[in-house]
Amino acid sequence: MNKKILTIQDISCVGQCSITVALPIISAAGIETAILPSAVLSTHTAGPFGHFTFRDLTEDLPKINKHWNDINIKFDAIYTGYIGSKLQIDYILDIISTTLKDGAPLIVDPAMGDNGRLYTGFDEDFVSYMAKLCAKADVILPNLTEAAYLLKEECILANYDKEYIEGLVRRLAGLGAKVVILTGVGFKENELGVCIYDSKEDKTSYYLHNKISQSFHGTGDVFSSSFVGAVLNGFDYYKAAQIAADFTRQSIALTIEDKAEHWYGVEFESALPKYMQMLGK
Ligand code: PXL
Repeated sequence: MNKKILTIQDISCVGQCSITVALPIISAAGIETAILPSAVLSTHTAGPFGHFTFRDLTEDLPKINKHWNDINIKFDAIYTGYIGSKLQIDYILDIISTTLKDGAPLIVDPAMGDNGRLYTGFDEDFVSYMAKLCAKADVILPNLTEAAYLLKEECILANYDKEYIEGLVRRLAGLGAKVVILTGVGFKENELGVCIYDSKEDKTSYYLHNKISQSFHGTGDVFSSSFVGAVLNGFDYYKAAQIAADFTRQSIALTIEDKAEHWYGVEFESALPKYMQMLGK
């Protein structure tokens, strides 16, 4: 029987992020993908789009959950991304407690900032709510910026050493998550990858590769979605992070190759066959 996952994040109608990334990628991994939109935006909130509409769906969340509970809907995993409001976090905790199958993984991408700053609309109060959600997770997938905000620490984005990164992942696990996958890690200028920390074994591993100098919006969502697809296909967290990093890197390379100045996201679509191949499909 097919596995069924629920992903909770926004619909940015144009912008190649959140649900428009998660649905195709997780579906390509052969997993049925139910969605719960946290908000509907005309575009994502970053970069030169300049303006965006925002319909907050907070009040729909408990009603949708009530219906699902009435008909006994259960999920094999829940994956959360960009959340529309603080109050949603409490509703999402209810949704997790009533719809996630026993022992099934909760994977949280605390999508709320990058490059040392929070995205438009978020503040430190929101971060403390996101920390509450991270505490319940089996896996969290923060970037360096989100990690620092979650820990209320200074944001260090370059010239750090392994001691800093390994302290960071341990402190993040201290928030409550079992496994931490820290993204955007590199010790040399031309290096980029992830640090994987398993708190049960107190074990840190890295998957680093050559950095492509250009960076693109939405790569975090491509990484997290492809990670989730790999986990649901039975890959362990290290191997799933490796597949996700390779797929994300390939998506960036293809975007650059296209030369169409696709500035608002990555053209992950052309890399999907490679992703399916990596999953053995
Ligand atoms: O990719 C993260 C993301 C998701 N959703 C919205 C965003 C962003 C990043 O800016 O604005 C609406």
